[in-house]
Amino acid sequence: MAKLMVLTLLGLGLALFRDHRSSYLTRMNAFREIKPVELPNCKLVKGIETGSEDLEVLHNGLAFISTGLKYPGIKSFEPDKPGKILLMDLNEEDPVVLELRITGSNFDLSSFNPHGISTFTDEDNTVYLLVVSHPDLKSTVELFKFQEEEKSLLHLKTIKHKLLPNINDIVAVGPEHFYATIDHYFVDTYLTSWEIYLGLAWSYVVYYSPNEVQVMASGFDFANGINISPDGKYVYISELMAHKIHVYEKHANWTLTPLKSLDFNTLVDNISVDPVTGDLWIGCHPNGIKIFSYDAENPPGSEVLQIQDILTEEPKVTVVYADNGTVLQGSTVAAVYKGKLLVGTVFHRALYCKL
Ligand SMILES: *[C@@H]1O[C@H](CO)[C@@H](O)[C@H](O)[C@H]1NC(C)=O
Ligand SMILES: *[C@@H]1O[C@H](CO)[C@@H](O)[C@H](O)[C@H]1NC(C)=O
Ligand SMILES: *[C@@H]1O[C@H](CO)[C@@H](O)[C@H](O)[C@H]1NC(C)=O
Ligand SMILES: [Ca+2]
Ligand SMILES: [Ca+2]
Repeated sequence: MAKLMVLTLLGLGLALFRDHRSSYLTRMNAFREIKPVELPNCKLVKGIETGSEDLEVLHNGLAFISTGLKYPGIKSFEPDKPGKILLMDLNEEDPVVLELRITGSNFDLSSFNPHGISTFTDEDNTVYLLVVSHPDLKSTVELFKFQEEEKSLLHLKTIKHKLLPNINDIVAVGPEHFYATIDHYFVDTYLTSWEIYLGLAWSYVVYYSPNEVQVMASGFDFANGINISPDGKYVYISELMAHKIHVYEKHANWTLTPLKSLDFNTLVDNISVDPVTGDLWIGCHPNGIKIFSYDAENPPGSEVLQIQDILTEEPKVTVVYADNGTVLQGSTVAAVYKGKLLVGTVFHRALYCKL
């Protein structure tokens, strides 16, 4: 009898494991193959070889790019070097990148490990750059003031909070005010790998301000990119492993209520919003397995989606660019400026195209 019990339990365990394995492969979109969609006028951005995980374009065409992310489970081509913030002027015919010098006495450059970034422009046109960093794999948000003349970033402050354990992306709504996606719950990497494997969906979104810090949405299977509509009324959140983009209504008291969500056949990462049209531009991982277990012989591809009219009954989704990894591996973000498209990748190059 005891043996039967043990056998039954073992069988149940195995069945559960098999279920989880097949659901894990589905969540990773492991069987997805890429059908290339080319753009005629593209070139690789010179000077970016080791990642361009996040980027954001200011209204004047200056783009900030974060590079050199080191993250558990993600290949780094430059594991011993700190990350950097690069600047690129999209108004130029043939733009090049320039590394922004970081100043400020209390900032430890050697452990700078930039991930998501977001900007906030004040009424007096001061530009603040908020950068998620993972010094020693912890999470902080580093607040900088952009000094355009000097081509530098003045470090103002480091923000840490117990509700901000594992930040992926942020969207700034004030100089020290932002929404952040917490992509997993556990800090310990072993527990995290089980959390992600089992799909516990304990990932959440936090509103942070100096006076108030609060969880505003939860239950995500890896909340990743986050952004806001040009009128500030809607917040968009990408749920990487569930292949969804969620639209939330944002209230004056900063709470969020779910409005709708869209399904995709790809792992949705960063969201950029075109300030003019309100279209969403999304960098995607067609196949998550290839991202988390990097193989140069069978590299991850890239995919860029444009979503028009997201608030209507029939949003229009276009695959603007898709590549099998020959040109661009692991796209995480795409942003547009005056008919130009800039695509970033998690550990690889960046691509610049005329649309
Ligand atoms: C892209 O994703 C990264 C994190 O994965 C995030 O930090 C960044 O803000 C996102 N980019 C945009 C433009 O939303
Ligand atoms: C925030 O505002 C919304 C919409 O006005 C309201 O429904 C909600 O109860 C408010 N929440 C809190 C905690 O005040
Ligand atoms: C990717 O596509 C290119 C051309 O479109 C082709 O030459 C190459 O063999 C493909 N690579 C893989 C890994 O499928
Ligand atoms: Ca961002
Ligand atoms: Ca991301």
